[in-house]
Amino acid sequence: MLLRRSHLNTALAFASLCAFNFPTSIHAAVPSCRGTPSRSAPATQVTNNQAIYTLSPTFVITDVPVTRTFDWTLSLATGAPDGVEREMMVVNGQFPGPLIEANQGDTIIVNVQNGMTTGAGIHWHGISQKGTDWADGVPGVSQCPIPAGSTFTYKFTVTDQFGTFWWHSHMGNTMADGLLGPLIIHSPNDPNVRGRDYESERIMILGDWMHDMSDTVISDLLTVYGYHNSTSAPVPDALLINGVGVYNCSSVTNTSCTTQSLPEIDVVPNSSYRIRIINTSSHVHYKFSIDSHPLNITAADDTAISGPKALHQLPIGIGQRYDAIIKTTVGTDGSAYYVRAAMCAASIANVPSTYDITALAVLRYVATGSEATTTLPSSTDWSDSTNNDTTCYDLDTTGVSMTPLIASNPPTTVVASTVMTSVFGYITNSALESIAHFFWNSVAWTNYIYQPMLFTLKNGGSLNSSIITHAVFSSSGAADIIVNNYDTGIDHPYHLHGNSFYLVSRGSGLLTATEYAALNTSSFNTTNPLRRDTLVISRSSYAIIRIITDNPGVWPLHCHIGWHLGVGKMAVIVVQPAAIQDLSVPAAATALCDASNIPAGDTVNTTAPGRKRRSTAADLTAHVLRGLNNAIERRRAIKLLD
Ligand SMILES: [Cu+2]
Repeated sequence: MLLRRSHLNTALAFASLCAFNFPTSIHAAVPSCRGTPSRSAPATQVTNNQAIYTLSPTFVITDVPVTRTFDWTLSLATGAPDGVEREMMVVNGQFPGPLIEANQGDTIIVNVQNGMTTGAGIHWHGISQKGTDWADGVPGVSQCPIPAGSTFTYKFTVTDQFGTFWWHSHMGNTMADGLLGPLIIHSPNDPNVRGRDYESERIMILGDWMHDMSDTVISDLLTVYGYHNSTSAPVPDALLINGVGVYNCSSVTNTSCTTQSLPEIDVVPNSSYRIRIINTSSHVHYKFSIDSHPLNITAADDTAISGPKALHQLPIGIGQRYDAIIKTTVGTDGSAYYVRAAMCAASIANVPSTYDITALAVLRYVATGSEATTTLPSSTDWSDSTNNDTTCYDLDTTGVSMTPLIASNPPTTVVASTVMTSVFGYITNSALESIAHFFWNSVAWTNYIYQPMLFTLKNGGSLNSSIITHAVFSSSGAADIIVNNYDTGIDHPYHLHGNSFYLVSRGSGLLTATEYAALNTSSFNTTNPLRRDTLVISRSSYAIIRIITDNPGVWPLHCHIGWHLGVGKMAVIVVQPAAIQDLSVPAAATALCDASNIPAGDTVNTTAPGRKRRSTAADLTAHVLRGLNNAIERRRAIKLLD
């Protein structure tokens, strides 16, 4: 892709000191320079690698498996996705991070050099990790953190899956600091065929952004005063498409700010594109649309579907992916249209009335050999767009058909079931302060990052119910998880690791075990129901998801609002504990938990993120100052009213 106009602006704004190669060979992405870790003076500037958004039309889609190796360096660096400079965590100096592209059957090796100053773990969202549970990337669940300054190698084979996935950090909510990127698995088995159903492929990464490091946000949320005087997860400072947001620099005084140009997506006229849309946010549920271009939805997460053919607005929860085919027969060379990602404000507290909820990008028609136009689009939003929903909801609840193209009926009877109820509440800390948390069945997860549950179970131990809500499915067969979103105010996206699940039922209110047992199961959808790995469950409602218990392991079930995960919103499903003891774990994975790998200041009993701490004098001072400011503002307002 040519680098020009806003691409160039973006590249300049991210002014790279290091050059990195996009992985085109099977051993790929060797960084050409490595940053010296430092919290005070990050050594590199972050780049926005435009190559990750366009999949190569010559990538060989085959069932002949190969091993693909990627070399990643995690580092702290200075970047400005929305124009405002801040410290970030990045892979190979890039935000969003590098693309992993492979075929079903391939083995993926990612050599991770942790050049940051804190521990790390990388999760491959949606990949089932059958037999490689140790590579699932969750510190405290499947591994100990990769220590600062150390290397660790993830290795897994993508056996039974293809489609659109992504990877992200699973240490605290450090994905919000920049550790995320796309993961695409092709397959000759994919019912959506390149060259027949679409000509080219694009990736669109939706996201959100804060100006503070995630550990600051979570640490503050775990005080009585919260973050910016609120114990609710924060309103994002910016909304991002393909790693770019436009922040109003006039309000920035304490750091460098450059007004960003909108990200551009070039397409040729009279063609068709498979757009792989990934919501990588920490807080924002979006509605995605492209002016005048209806979306033919062909995949939900990694499930190829026959979906709505001419959808105007696509709701997409955090962690979810959709593949949409669009035809570029609407305009001609030089035409331009807005791509819109509209934030669902209904799940976010304290959104200011002046907040611009829509992130924009430009879809620009450029005929082969033609010079691109530079003017902004004059296109308008769909006339039937609805951006002020009172709840954030999933596409399958809107009455459209979403039928998997590779049919699969779950067993109609189950060998086990569990009720998982998520709710907001408070924990009283040692200073007798009430601290906001999210709970599963009355337990907010306490993450002992140096005591991964996988290793506890592998060694024949059991999990401690007071620190993690868990269900144990010992038998093989099918099992139901009743997921209650018992939060009356907020809609949440729920993600299950290790398994795609069948969505067999949804309902409103709370469903108890007794009520579940009394349900007429003939009302369940067991005829080729939707399968996926991330589900939005609106407030005060539930879903019944059915899994096949054929993947032994300890699989997180968590809210994918990163700030909620950071304050305890995780449970785990333990599948076939006896078989977990037979799993093989590489020596290097076990060694991450050696005492020598626990950094100074931590012990084997250290919990993270956001240790439960007593609110400090600094918290109190900040709280009082904010209160004073509020009082002054209120007085001003009253005077104005007088
Ligand atoms: Cu949540």
